[in-house]
Amino acid sequence: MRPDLWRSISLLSSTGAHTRLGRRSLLGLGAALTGSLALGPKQGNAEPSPASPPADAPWSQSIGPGVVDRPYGRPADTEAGVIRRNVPWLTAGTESSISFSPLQDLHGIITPNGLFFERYHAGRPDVDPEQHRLMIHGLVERPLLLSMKDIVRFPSVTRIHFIECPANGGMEWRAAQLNSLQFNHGMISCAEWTGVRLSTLLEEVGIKKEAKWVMVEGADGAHMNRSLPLDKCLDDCLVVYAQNGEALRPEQGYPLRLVVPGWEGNVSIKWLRRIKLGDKPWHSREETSKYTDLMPDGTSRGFTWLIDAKSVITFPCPEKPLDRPGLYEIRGLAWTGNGKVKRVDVSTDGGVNWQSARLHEPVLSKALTKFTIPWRWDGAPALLESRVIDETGYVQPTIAQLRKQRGTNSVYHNNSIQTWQVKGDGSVFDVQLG
Ligand SMILES: Nc1nc2c(c(=O)[nH]1)N[C@H]1C(S)=C(S)[C@@H](COP(=O)(O)O)O[C@H]1N2
Ligand SMILES: [Mo]
Repeated sequence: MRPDLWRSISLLSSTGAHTRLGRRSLLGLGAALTGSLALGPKQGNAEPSPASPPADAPWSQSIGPGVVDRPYGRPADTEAGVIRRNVPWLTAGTESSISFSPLQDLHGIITPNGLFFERYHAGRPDVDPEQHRLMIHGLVERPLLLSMKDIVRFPSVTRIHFIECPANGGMEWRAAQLNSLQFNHGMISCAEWTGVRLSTLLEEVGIKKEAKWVMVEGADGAHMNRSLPLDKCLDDCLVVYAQNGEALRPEQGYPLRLVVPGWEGNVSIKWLRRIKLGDKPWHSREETSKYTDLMPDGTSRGFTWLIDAKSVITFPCPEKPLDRPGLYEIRGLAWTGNGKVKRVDVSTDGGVNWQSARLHEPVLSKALTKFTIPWRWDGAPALLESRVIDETGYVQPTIAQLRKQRGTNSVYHNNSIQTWQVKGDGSVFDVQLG
């Protein structure tokens, strides 16, 4: 060890840690005898005041657990309510279901890995990365079978993108029914993904001239598969093995998933095991029976990949009401599958008057963007809304506008403006106007 380092460590132990250790055992003894702590600045039930020095709480009078007490870290015990939740009546079981991200408790544009929403069609498989292979075949010059080691060798990229299930908000096509931010909007999450461009892998196998479509398939029991146009695959699709700087979570497709930026989450195949090139789409279950929208005239829209611009106020919300009148900051998230968010407007009177919110950097393409606006609440009832405009000029619609085009038989792609009703007591409710 370097002598200067050694000196500072021994100095620390003789002047700092040892003395504090002594004080702790003394305090422990005192507490055991009297049931209260008598040492240090003023103790007792008096409310702390900014005029006097802070009283020492128990955690300031002892030494805590040391390093590697938690070799893999976790949030504070008092944050135990910040969790993914499901709606039990929504699906027959949890293996083909969804859990929602607690947007009401998140502060930035990155979803912590343990809180990323989950969507399974056949539960979460336990994939052995040693045995996992990615097959690339079909209309290619040189079919390939790649191990995880092979894939990690390729030149890599890191990008921040959201994934949103197009069923997000799908329970509210006919009426407001879930009084919750988490359950109405929590099928979206955003992470920093690291992996290989799909175009890099496709160049490696050599694309035949006739190839126009790409089938992607998962290794879960559902063998979920979707067809993607070759152009999108060459444009910005990623085959990723890392999420927010560590290996993908099993929930998100460990050891390998596809990320299709800006398109409905369903096409971002998890536990990715096969990529096949062809000259037409496959018309799989997930693009015929599911992930299509029944229109008012009885026809179905299919291949509706794009996530149109959407935004939501995350504070206040039903889970986070206001406690008393005064200065607040209205906070929210906005996103678009069509590039970047250009502007977010906020209304406190149900869409009569609008003011532009501040967009927080970074404003990234096909990623969540955070917006805020100061608001002095006078205690009167209010109707809070946010409306995003993306860089293509597209304006987020109201639910009434969306119903005019699409009717009420859809499940997917409800990107309408969310209205939160604030009552005089500060409580907040999910409502629909018009
Ligand atoms: N193999 C496989 N991939 C899948 C799914 C699945 O069930 N199996 N669910 C899809 C759906 S519908 C969505 S919305 C996203 C959700 O990604 P997440 O669970 O990482 O949030 O994964 C997609 N990829
Ligand atoms: Mo989905």
